Amino acid sequence: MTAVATPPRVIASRPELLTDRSTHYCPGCGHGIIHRLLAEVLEELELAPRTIAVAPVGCAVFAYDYLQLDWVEAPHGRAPAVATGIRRVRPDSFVLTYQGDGDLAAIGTAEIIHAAGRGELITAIFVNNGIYGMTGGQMAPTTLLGQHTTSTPTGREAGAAGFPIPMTEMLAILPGVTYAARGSVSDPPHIGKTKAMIKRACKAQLDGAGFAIVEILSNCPVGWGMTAVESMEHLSEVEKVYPLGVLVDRSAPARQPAAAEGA
Ligand SMILES: Cc1ncc(C[n+]2csc(CCOP(=O)(O)OP(=O)(O)O)c2C)c(N)n1
Ligand code: SF4
Ligand SMILES: [Mg+2]
Repeated sequence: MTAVATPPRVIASRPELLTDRSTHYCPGCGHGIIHRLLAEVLEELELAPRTIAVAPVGCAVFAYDYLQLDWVEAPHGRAPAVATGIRRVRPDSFVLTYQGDGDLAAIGTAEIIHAAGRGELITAIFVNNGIYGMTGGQMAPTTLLGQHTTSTPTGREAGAAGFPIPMTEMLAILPGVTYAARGSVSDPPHIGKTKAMIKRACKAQLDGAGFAIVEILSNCPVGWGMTAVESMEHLSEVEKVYPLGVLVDRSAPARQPAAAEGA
């Protein structure tokens, strides 16, 4: 009797949307994890053929080399304005922005606030690594108090450099914002939750519900002066300053009021 070979069970594979090549990111950088999450979500929702993504200026400037989508490159900070134009002239498209914290929370503050305020039908991915990674590790608005950067070499001090700005909380109060959440890439359970947030933010656009944003706490081992492992562990400190979870979900079905007694 001949033994029947059991076909190997595939546990994980590379999403087709993710280009099969090495990236320019530093070893251990969170941008790569986030690219993979996006590829998985867009594949699962079968959105890739009609997606137009807007790339940032920052370390993710070459995102268009790694995710096989149609991309437009925006000037630094202007991704939400570029996305607004695309979404309005191509209403059948699915429009995604990808921005770092320097891009979204510093030079692009006006663009993100007004796109959110208008309730533009775009899905914004906001990668908060608390630093200007690309340009050599300067302070960003999101930098933690006490954090050493090349422009705050003795640590960020509120008197001179102000307090960290919680962008997503600020955006969440705007009525045009349908969904706002904050995830993290600190470990596999958090990465799984972040993927669910990205999916929810994509569905908000598909439902025509309004602007959706997912902030993702990410690491920058080089800018933080840490090993990749240390930087992942340090994310738990960042999570204390920027709490994780869904900040607002106005697209959730309205809760039915409890029936009045005797009614
Ligand atoms: C108009 C303009 N001002 C400044 C710069 C320089 N610059 C390039 S990337 C960057 C900051 C990027 O930081 P972030 O958005 O947090 O992305 P990261 O590299 O950390 O992923 C800056 C200031 C630029 N390219 N264009
Ligand atoms: S500088 Fe930081 S954000 Fe940029 S690729 Fe390196 S680790 Fe990633
Ligand atoms: Mg950054």
